[in-house]
Amino acid sequence: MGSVRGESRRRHGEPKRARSWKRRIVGGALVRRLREGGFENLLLASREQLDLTEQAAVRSFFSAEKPEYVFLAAAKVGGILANDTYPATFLYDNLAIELNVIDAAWRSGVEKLLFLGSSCIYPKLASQPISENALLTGPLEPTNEAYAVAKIAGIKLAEAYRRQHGFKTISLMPTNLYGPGDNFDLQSSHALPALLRKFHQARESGASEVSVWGSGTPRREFLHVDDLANAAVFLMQTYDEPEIINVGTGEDISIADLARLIAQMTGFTGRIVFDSSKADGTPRKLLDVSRLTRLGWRARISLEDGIRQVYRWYVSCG
Ligand code: GFB
Repeated sequence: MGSVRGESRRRHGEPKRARSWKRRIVGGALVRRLREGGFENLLLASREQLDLTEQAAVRSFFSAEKPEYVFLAAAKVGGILANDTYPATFLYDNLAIELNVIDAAWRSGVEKLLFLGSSCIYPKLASQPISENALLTGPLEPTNEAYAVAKIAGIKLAEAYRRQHGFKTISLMPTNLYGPGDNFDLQSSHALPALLRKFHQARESGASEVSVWGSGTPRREFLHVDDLANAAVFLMQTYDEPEIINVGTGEDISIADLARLIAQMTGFTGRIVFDSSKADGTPRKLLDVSRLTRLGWRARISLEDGIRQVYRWYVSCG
């Protein structure tokens, strides 16, 4: 099996810090899962080794290495603020990565490619839980429209290569992910790692309050990356349909309750305040995971166990 990882160089003039945030939780979890499964012949490429936004570099890598199976886990990702602040980067980099990798994979005779999207591809006000059929049935959430459009283009690209060339591609739509190795930068990260850091630091410093972005009313579903890696290997081995497939736990929590849970786990006993100057984003994006459940797969890591495990990792990495 081969899997490819990479990230993009600076473009569009975003500040140096924006280049520094790294989130390789998916790639790391896939490598762990594949090695546990006895797959040793992994082909990995770091951003320094391979810039996936450079077409020529990607083509020569694939024609030289000729991987059999590709997990396309590389993407420019970030939380609500980063998405809203850098739409050009999120659209350009993700489109470039998808175009280059899917095309080069097909040209070099890859047996099967797995593409990872995100639940933000669905309409902002989709009925809940969100079925795969809700794709392209309504307006997107403005704060992540650029990223969502790039991911929808990736889905359509994978489908088109399957229909025109018979290239075996499958597309997984995971919900919000979290795990060890996450990005904890407070400006560019997602909610869960940001709240873990904020509450931990507040407990350490004795601060009397922690600020949570938005109203606290939005609801989110969180999937541990080890569960995602498990589902990805399962589907790479068993699923071969053009239809996209949701990957989640089927349960969600309000941001206010998540903040309270993390406050309790980190031992913070002060006040939680909500900063309404920050965007709430999509009110709710709970995935309908019945298609995946019918195939015999279920998430195993509960939110509480998962957060506890990531918090231990965060504290140990200091
Ligand atoms: O995880 P998050 O950044 O992404 O925010 P989205 C989730 C919710 O948590 C939002 C709130 O309502 C935020 O306002 N929140 C509260 C915080 N405190 C914080 C904080 O300190 N940091 C952050 N980041 N949020 C993303 C999309 O949307 O979901 C991406 O923008 C991608 O493109 C990702 O799809 C999975 O869930 O709102």
